[in-house]
Amino acid sequence: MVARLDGPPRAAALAALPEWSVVESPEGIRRHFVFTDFNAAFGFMSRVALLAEKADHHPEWSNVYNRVDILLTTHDAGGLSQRDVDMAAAIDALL
Ligand code: H2B
Repeated sequence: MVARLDGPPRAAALAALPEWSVVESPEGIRRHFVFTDFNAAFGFMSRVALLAEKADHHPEWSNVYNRVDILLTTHDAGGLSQRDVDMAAAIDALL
C-alpha cells in the first residue's frame, strides 16, 4: 500500500509542478504535451516508458499524432502519491 499525498506536503509538491493540473476520478495530475510531429511524440513516449518501467510506476496516457496526454495516479493509494510527483518531475526533466 502506498500513502496518498495530502496536506502541506501535497501542496508543496504541486507547487513544484506548475505544468501539471490536478484532476479527479481518478485523483491525479495531468499534463498535455505537444510536439512537432508523431515521431517526436512517440520518441518522448518511449523515454517515459523506460522511466515508468524502471520505477514500476505507469502512466495512464493517450497519443494523437503529435499530442500526448499523461495522467499520473497511484492505484495502490487510491489517488495522488509521492510516486506520481516523482514521475512527473522525471518526465519534466526529459524535456
Ligand atoms: N502504476 C501506477 N500508476 N499506480 C500503481 O499503483 C502501480 C503502477 N502499481 N504500476 C504497481 C505497478 C503495482 O501494480 C506493482 C505490483 O508494483
